[in-house]
Amino acid sequence: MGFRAILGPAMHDDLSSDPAGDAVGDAPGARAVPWWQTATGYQVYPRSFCDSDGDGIGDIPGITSKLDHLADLGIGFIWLSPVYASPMADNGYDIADYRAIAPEFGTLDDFDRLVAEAKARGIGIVMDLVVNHSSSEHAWFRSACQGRDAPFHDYYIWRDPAPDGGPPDGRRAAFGGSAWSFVAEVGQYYLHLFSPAQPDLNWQNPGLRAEIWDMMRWWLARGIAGFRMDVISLIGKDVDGGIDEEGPYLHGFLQEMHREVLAGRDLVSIGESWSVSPETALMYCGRDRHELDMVFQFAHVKEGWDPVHGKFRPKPFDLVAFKRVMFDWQAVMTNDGWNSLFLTNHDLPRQVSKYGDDGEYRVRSAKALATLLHLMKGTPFVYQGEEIGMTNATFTAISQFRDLEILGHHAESVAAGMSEAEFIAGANVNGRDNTRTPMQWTDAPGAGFTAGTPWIDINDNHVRINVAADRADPDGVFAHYRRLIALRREKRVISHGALTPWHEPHPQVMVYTRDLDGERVTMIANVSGEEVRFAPDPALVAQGVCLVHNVAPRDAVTSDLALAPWEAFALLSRADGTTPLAA
Ligand code: TEU
Repeated sequence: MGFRAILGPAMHDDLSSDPAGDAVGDAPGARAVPWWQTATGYQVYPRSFCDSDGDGIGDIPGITSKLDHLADLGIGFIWLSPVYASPMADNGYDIADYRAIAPEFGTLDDFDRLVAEAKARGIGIVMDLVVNHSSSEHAWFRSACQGRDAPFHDYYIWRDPAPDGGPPDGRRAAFGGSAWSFVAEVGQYYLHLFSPAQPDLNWQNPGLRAEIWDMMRWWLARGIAGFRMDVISLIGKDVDGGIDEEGPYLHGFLQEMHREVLAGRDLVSIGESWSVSPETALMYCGRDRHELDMVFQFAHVKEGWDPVHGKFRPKPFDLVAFKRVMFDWQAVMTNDGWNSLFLTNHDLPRQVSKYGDDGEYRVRSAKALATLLHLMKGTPFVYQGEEIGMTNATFTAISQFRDLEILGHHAESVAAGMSEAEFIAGANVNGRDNTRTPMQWTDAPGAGFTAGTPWIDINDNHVRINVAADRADPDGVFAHYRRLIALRREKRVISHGALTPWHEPHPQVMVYTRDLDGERVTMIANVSGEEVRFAPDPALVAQGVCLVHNVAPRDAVTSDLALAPWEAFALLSRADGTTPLAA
């Protein structure tokens, strides 16, 4: 079966219900590829996904109850943000027991049921592995604080006070304040690169590493599909020397993890890193490195931050800079390694608000952003609610925010002279809470998320923007995502074709082609709210079949295109520009 089966008259039919075996990727003789290279991931932020018991906090039975929604979307795995026992200083990114489930999220039985029910729908569960730091409530840390000879003292990173009794150096924590806190019983400071409730673990201690390998194997034995590794670049610190990102022991530890845990298992390993660069990326995920499968990096995100004042003073979106970053990373992974593709997650603003238009062109721009991202090479990640074009919530008072990063920086920024109004405006644009508001399932009070009082305000626009309404619309955002996700699963040129950027200096239009075995996909997106008259390079002119669109189907790239605001489409043609349908 060639693409005719997929792209014949029924080309807008539901590809995802097409049983595997008919797809190009499964054609006889095709090279076997790892499942996570054709799958799309979906991030669930458990606290805000679905509350089954009315306490205002999402939970694991709530997630299980929504698996059919995710199966319909066509995803291959869920990246589950942390569900472990935790005091929730950072909503679970502060783990007090690595082998227990937080009671507000459910039980281990609930977890096992989620894994089984997901598996029955062809969906794997990828756990969030937060091991750069534990919670300050972890038994290890409690012991460590009892004195320098306590059994777990050396599981953490300690330094003597400076001569004046203050912190050993001026290092700042990501969530505000010093990165060092004093423990009187010990007479020393411990390191916390995030909040004081998140003490950094001492990875140079082999006992600690052995505990972690064991814990990872314990979760794998429960049937999970892999790990997303929180701030993994930070584990390689030289604890007695400089405390660097991508420190000297990083790759040795990742290779040890691979040997001890990952090797020989059918799983996916995804390393989150804010510091990885095009120069270092392949050290994590190069084929011969035996470390991780892919990096989850933020170069395109940082591009939108003020170089001096950071995320709370956002820069206007610059498409040319965005394209440069995205295409650079595509180039790095041309023959080796693998990219994650995402515009948003639980730490980042809603993409339609940040990069698109969450007013007049909300639906169309949400589809345009999905199109330009999902047709690149890599594994796309959809953050909960993105598949219906959810927008950033706007808060008006600091009392509405819950995130420790926002609250920590609020105190510091206001003390440094920033006005309350400017800070709240910045937090609404680039803060983490506006993306963490509850999933909007219905227009009911509680948005179908909870029957109780939600832990954080629900976006008022849930009366308009919700899963029920969007899914009822054949031209909704969901239908578009479903189409893109199915195309990746079924068309090898999309999962694996070589990517070539075009028209890089154009300030409004993003264009790339994907080529494989004589097939070409051309993606053209108007990343602006204005109509754009655009003359594609003559090499792009082609007849073909429209794979996906958000305005009207097009069957050609002509030498003169009038692109509607936020119009995006992809054309499948032969590499010579002729249409595959004319065969
Ligand atoms: O985030 C990594 C991280 O460095 C964030 O603090 C990031 O810099 C910030 O959100 C951007 O302003 C991971 C998790 O994704 C995040 O939720 C956790 O808070 C953090 O690690 C600590 O575990």
